[in-house]
Formats: sequence, structure tokens, C-alpha cells
Amino acid sequence: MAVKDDPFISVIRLSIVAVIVVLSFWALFAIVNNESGGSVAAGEAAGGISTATIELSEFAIEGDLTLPTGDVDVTVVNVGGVDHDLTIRGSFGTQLISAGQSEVLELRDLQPGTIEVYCSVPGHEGAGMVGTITVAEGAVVAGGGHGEHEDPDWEALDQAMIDSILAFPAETEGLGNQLLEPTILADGTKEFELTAEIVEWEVEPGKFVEAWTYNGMVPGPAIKVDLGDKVKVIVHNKLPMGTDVHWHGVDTPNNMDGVAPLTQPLIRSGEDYVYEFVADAPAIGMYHAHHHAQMQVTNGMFAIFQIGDMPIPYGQTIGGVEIPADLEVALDIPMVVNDAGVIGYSINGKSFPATQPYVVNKGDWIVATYYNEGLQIHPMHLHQFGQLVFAKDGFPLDNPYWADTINVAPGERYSVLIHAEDAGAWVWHCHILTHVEREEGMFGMVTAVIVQDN
Ligand SMILES: [Cu+2]
Repeated sequence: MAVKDDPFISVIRLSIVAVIVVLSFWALFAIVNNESGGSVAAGEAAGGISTATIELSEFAIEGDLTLPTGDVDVTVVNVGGVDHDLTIRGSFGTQLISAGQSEVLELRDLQPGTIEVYCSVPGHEGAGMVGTITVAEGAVVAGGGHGEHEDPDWEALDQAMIDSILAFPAETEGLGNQLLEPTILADGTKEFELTAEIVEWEVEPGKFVEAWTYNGMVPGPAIKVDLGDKVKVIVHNKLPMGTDVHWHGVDTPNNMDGVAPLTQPLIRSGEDYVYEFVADAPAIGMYHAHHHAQMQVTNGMFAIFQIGDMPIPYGQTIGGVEIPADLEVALDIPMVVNDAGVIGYSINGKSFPATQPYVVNKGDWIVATYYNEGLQIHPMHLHQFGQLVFAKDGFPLDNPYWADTINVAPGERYSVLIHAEDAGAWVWHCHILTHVEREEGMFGMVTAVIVQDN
């Protein structure tokens, strides 16, 4: 790492894993803290090095943001799912840290003041990965201390997990995936109206975020049409920036593909736009923004778009299991997963315990379709029951197969059939454990199938 010619940098020393900077500038912001008893002040033990922990995630910088003066080893842990770093504004910081990894940033001779830090991965600062470290005489480091590590409060951790699970299912405002009813025009065209707008969305109980939505819900309203239908979608853009709508996995003329400025002009803020095409091929598709998708989609602008019926393998015997020719689907579950932006780890726009439980009777058949609108792969695991994968991205499989964990990558859709043969509450979740649990308890990509004994 090259050291920039910064007049504020008065001392620079290279250490094993990081470059240490001391900005004399900080002294200007000296915090008066003379009353402090200084129980864990770095200065107390001559040559003592305090330790602290800062956690990076999508999209936050959290942890010990108040540090004592003197020498501090900050363990920077990436508890998120994608690469992050911790960079000191105008200076430097850690290397790019992979998910689950950490790096020690050795800060030496800290003086009272403030240090602005952020993640330098493009888009991450804007999404919330920015913060201020306050350096104060005698500051007590919560997660670090002075080398001597306190045992975690195991009992409190036990209780946090129990409480978080017992909170399921929790009521929250707002429900995504609501079926959008068309207006039928004189020539039979099904006309739908979408308004792209930012609304307050309750992702988990009490946690409201500024979601980017279609018609004020996450996921946006579900659009389902029949094979051969003429489809017209009017889009009103009430976002502060331009947008477009891509019909993912749906056969359209090129000029309806929704990729501004390649196939259409950008729908600028305040403008309307009309998409028209014939639903001439079956689809288990999605619609979402393509323009600045890394921001608009992750923040909520995604939804399902289905043409025709699910291609269930009626009457076939697969892996020794006969799929009834007269099978009736008791419940059709769209499971749209996301993991980024303001929505974060979620199923259908909600984080556990706000996710929806699915209640069926013993012996019922369930169809579920996973749609991954996030940035990461999610191995979706259902306890107890096999999942018969019968379509991939809407394409019926000639050889459907059974699995109990299905890796769903960004952009993919898997359609599965489930026979709920055993009564009980069966957990259904992503099997990347940090997508479903944190120290505060269970969260994120978890729900359950409740099979009632009849
Ligand atoms: Cu996951």
C-alpha cells in the first residue's frame, strides 16, 4: 500500500497487516474527557495494547466505534456475505476482506478526536457502510478490552435465540407478491399498471426501511397471464431517478426487453412508459429494474411474472414416488429471496420472524418456486420433506429429481413439488447459517411449513 502525501499524516509506520496512521488533525477535535476513571484506558498499562472489534456487513459498520487513546488492535470482521473493507477516509485501511474472514488493523498512538471510516467497495458506502470512530481518553472498549477476554454471556445468548424463534410468526405491515388484477381492454389485452416509488417497508418487526418498490410492496405485485395473452404494462416512475423494467425469463420483442439505453430510452423520474408484448411462451419469470439494478433491485424492485401453468409432472413415477395424475395443489408458494440493499436477507421481502408460515393439512401437495433476486447463492433447505425439482427457470425438466437442499443462484428459479406427509412445524431456511442467525437470534431467510394432523 502506498502512503499518500498527506500533510495531516504525522506518523506512519508499517506493521504486519496494516499501515498505521496518526492524523495530527484529530487533535483539533480533542474530546474533553478528563473526568473518566479510565478503567480500560490504553495509557494505564505501559506499552499495553487495547483490542477492539468492528464488524462489517450489508450494509453497516458496527462494533467498537469508540476507542481509547494509545495503541489499539482493531479486529475487523466481515460478518456479511460479500467482500468488504474498512478504509479510513483520506487514508487507507484493511485489504478487501472476504465473507467470514477478518483482519487486524493496528492503530498506534491514537489521539483524542474522530476518524471517519467507510467501505471502499463501490456502492457500499452509499448503502450505509460509513461511520465515525471516536477516540477518547479512557474510553472503554465493549468488545475488546485489555487482552483479558471476558467469557460471552452464554445464558443470554441461549435466551436471545429462544426468544427470537418464539417470536415467529410476527405481524408486520405490508405484504408482497399480491396478485395484480389487469384491466381487460376492448381487444382482450390485459393491461397492468405499475408505479415505481419509494415507501417505508417493515422488513422485520419494528424495522422500517426506505424500500424501492412497485406499487408500494416488496416483492412487487405478482403478474400472471395466460399463454397467448396480449400484455400491456404501464409504468409510472415516481422514483428520484430513472428506471426501466426487464422481463427476466420472459420471451419479448427486443425493444420490450427493458434495457435502457440499449433497447429503449431511460424512463426518467416523473415519466411514464408502456411495455406491450404477446405472452407467446410459458414462463416462470420475474420482472425487475435493469437500470442501476444493483441499487434498485436490491432495495426492493423485483417481482414474479408467470405465463401459463406450472409444468407439474402429473402421473409420473420419479425416484419410486408416484406423482398422482389427479394431484391437486393445496398451496402454491412463491419464495422470492433477497440478501442485499435495504431489504437484506429475506424471503418475500420479510426477515424472520416476519416471514410468513405456510399452513397445510397432512397429505397435501405444495408447489413452491424459488426466485433469487439477491446477489448471493442460497441453498434452500426444507426439513423432513424431499423437494421434487420439476422445472428450472420455467423450463420443465425431462427428468425431475428429488433434493432436500436446492442451491438457488442469483437470477435462477426452481419449481418444486412437496408432499407434506408428516404433521408438525418444519423449518424451511437458507442453509448458509449467517443468512439465518446472528448473536441476537434467528433472523433473515427462515420460515416454516406447519402441517396439521387431520
Ligand atoms: Cu442464504
